[in-house]
Amino acid sequence: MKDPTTIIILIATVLSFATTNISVSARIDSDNFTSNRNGGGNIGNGGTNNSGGDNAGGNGNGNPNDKNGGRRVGQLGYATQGGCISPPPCISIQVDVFTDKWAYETSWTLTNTVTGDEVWTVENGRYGDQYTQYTDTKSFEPSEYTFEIRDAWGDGICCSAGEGNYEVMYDGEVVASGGEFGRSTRTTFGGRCGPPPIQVQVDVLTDKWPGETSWTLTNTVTGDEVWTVERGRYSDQYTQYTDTKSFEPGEYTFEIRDAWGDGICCSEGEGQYEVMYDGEVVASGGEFERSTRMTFRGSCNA
Ligand SMILES: [Ca+2]
Ligand SMILES: [Ca+2]
Repeated sequence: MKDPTTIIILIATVLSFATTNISVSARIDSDNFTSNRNGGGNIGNGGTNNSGGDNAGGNGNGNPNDKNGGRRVGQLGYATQGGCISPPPCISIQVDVFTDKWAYETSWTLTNTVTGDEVWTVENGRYGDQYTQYTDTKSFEPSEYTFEIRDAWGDGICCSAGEGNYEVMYDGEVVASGGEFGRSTRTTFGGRCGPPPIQVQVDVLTDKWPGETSWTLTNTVTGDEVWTVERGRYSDQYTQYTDTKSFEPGEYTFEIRDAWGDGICCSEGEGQYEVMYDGEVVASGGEFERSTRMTFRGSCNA
């Protein structure tokens, strides 16, 4: 018979294990993430329960527009998973399968290697037609994933009974492909720090009074000013300036200011500005008074 101390320790162990499990699944569940990715609430919730987080104990349910709440979401949700410090936007994973003669034999699983969760499963039977192209797409948080494709007969999907093949795209890039395998084959891809950074480029063509211009780029989730150009950066009249910097994908606000209050166009020359996010023009102009701002983010199809 066990003594009471042992029992208490056992109970405590079980409880702490349960707590750990709850926090992990709350943080990572992909459906939760997808439906709540703009709210930040679920992510923060998971973070609050995360016993490993340095800053645990804060109110993880913070309004994403609230500066402090937003920061905690990022720190707790990702700092413990490899140093990422902001809530990521979603990325898409696409799985293309071209079936061979025995379409029914194919199944596959996508596993988040950070959590160990199977986040997407396709069973035998999903592919019903021979020699047919199938495409499935779903949104996930940036992370590291393993794709495992299986064949029930053990002869892959190429080439003894037709030229079947599969292809997996992570955030628009082919990360796994093939067709010749036996019972199964797997590939790991993605990264634990989210997708590659995107570039923000700010072009300014100055007017007669370049010294009046300054601007800031703010991460709207954290509230942090992530890039600031003070007055004086632009010193030459009627001159084109270009600045480029890398950031994690997210939502940003660009605010350009004019110290005189007459913008950079058109009373003193035809100045203009243009902001490119990941290669796309997201803000431009020249006619404003004291300041003007624009908020933008990358596309994210659920
Ligand atoms: Ca087969
Ligand atoms: Ca001006």
